[in-house]
Amino acid sequence: MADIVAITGLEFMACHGVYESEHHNPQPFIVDIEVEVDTRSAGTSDSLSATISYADLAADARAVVVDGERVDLIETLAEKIAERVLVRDPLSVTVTVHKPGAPVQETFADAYVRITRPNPLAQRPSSAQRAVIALGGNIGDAQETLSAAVEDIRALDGLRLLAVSPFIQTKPVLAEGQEAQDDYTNGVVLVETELSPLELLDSLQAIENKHGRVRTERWGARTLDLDIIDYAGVEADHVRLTLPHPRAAKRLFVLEPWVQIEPHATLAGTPISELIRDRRSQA
Ligand code: A4P
Ligand code: MG
Repeated sequence: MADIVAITGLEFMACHGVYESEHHNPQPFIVDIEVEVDTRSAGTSDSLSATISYADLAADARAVVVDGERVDLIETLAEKIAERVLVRDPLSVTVTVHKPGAPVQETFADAYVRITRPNPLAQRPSSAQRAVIALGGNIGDAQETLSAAVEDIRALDGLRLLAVSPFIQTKPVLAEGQEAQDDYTNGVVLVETELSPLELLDSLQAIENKHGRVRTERWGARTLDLDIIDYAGVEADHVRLTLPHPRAAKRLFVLEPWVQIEPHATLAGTPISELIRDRRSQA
């Protein structure tokens, strides 16, 4: 049973409805949002970033009910709110939209729609799926760390290691103005897994942490970075996970080791051999 974060009774005045009169006369819409999350790490770290803020849920409801386009149905409002909330990566969301002033002749207490939508990135697949994981590091003995990380990945439940690339030495790719860093060691592994995309991410982050990963600066030097490059071709742009990895198509330090173990692989429909050719011609 997952934990719940919720905000209820959010009240907004808006003009949604089937009838013409409703388009001009604002009436109250009341929204309840409940997300299933695992609050344990927030509960022990006291860190807001480890959970989903109810203030963000309120902002999602406002964005749809007040700032979004006018719609006929509260079903549509609920669906749009759920869509926005799911980007925050709960396990699931339940949205209730009440319309207590709905144009109904009879006396009534409330009229509402309640929907529950699972997060597709939190769903375990019905059969094993292929995923591509990139490894990188440039602090300490990176060769040794990457080898140990491959063994940690191999030991995960619900996952089989299919192939491990050779490790290569690469020059750091840095953001503009970023301080110089040591060269990286990079590699790629192919796996087959029954874990959901978010479970795979959690497992990889636990392995990063075990190897002393600290997150101070984006693109900062690191003992170990584990990125999911592709998960069964799934496309998603969520707060915790973007698939396929948004920068992989331009990164030789990912593509070059990958092509050595899967020469005909594609990334978002493009053969990686082609991506490598494009990239090399720009270098
Ligand atoms: N996240 C979103 N999508 C993904 C995904 N597909 N896989 C989120 C993994 N994580 C994903 O990542 C930040 C957040 O991204 C995570 O909390 C996760 O929820 P991070 O690993 O904490 O930080 P980061 O690695 O600094 O950021 P990012 O954006 O992943 O960096 P990149 O793009 O991976 O670049 N040069 C060389 N030669 N070799 C390298 O390996 N690596 C980087 C890091 C820069 N330059 C490099 C190398
Ligand atoms: Mg990363």
